[in-house]
Amino acid sequence: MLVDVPTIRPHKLAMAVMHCQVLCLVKITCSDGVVGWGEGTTIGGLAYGPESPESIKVNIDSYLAPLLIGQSADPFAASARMAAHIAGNNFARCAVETALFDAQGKRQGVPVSDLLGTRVRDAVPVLWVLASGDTAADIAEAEDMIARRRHNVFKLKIGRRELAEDVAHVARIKRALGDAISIRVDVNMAWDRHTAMRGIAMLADVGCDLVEQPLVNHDVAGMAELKAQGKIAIMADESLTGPVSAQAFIDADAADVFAVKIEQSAGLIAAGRVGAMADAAGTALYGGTMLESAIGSIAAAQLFCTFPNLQWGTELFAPLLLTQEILTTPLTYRDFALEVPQAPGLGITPDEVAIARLARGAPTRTIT
Ligand code: MUC
Ligand code: MG
Repeated sequence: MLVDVPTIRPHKLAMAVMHCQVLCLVKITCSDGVVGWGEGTTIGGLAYGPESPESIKVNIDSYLAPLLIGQSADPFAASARMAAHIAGNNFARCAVETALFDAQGKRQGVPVSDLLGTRVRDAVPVLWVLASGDTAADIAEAEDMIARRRHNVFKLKIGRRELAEDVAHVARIKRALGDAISIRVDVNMAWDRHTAMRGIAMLADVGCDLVEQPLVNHDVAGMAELKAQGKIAIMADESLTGPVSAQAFIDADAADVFAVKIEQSAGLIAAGRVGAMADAAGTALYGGTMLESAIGSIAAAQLFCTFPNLQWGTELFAPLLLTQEILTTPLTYRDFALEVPQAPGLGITPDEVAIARLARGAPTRTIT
């Protein structure tokens, strides 16, 4: 089902301004009666990548469901079947695989983390993304988060404005929050190589710790050049779509950090492999998001809590960016971290009444 949820404020990224997030939620009922939930969600329709919420839904309904009905509900078997028969559509495959992991965990009485590896932490650090478009508002938002012990690391979305303006924005926020607070930026592919060379030098001077995906996703050589400069940590995000792309980055020594995203990787299994490859190569790890609701976010947390190294923490903050609660018991964010549930499956209970009310096509729903 497609579920439209307004955000608490406009969220301004290089490629889109979000006022609302569109969740594609998947509910699978297995023949033994066990139910699993998953999520395929993207940012800004088709602005971020090749899948939209609508394409995720139509491709699940038209191709993934018929491929899996009557087959084993084991998520490893189903994932391999999807990989063999479905080209691309990583987000849609992730949504289905997640639902099957939720069901399998419930069936076996274990959290999804136990199906993926060994849980090494019960909470994952979570930063907050400042993207209101207004520097003073961002500073006030960050100060409030720090005071409430919700977040003490911030990622700034840049790349929409002129370089000098963007750097001045970062500098003002860094100065206001002080040395103890880590500030990173995400350019979402908005720069060419020349702008990136200049921009990274300027950001280093104002105390920024990391630059995420400054260049277009296929420019591996460009990312390698930026990393070789050694000025600020370089993180790959849009470039990483699973193990094959991760190998290209490792071979080219093109990133200091991998942002692992379960949807971009085509599911929890493949995302876990990207994490293992990064570890083996000495590349640091960060848990990324597609701004999924609580369902997709907790699925990612179930994986990230098994990563032996998670040097840059995670950004699983998006449930807090949404105005509507879709669980019967909300997730617990405390002391700058998100708790990873211990209950079987994903360890959460979707509020089906709330979801039905928000779902696209529900008779009383109006979006302003
Ligand atoms: C991205 O590119 O990292 C993550 C946080 C956020 O605000 O947007 C996403 C996507
Ligand atoms: Mg990013």
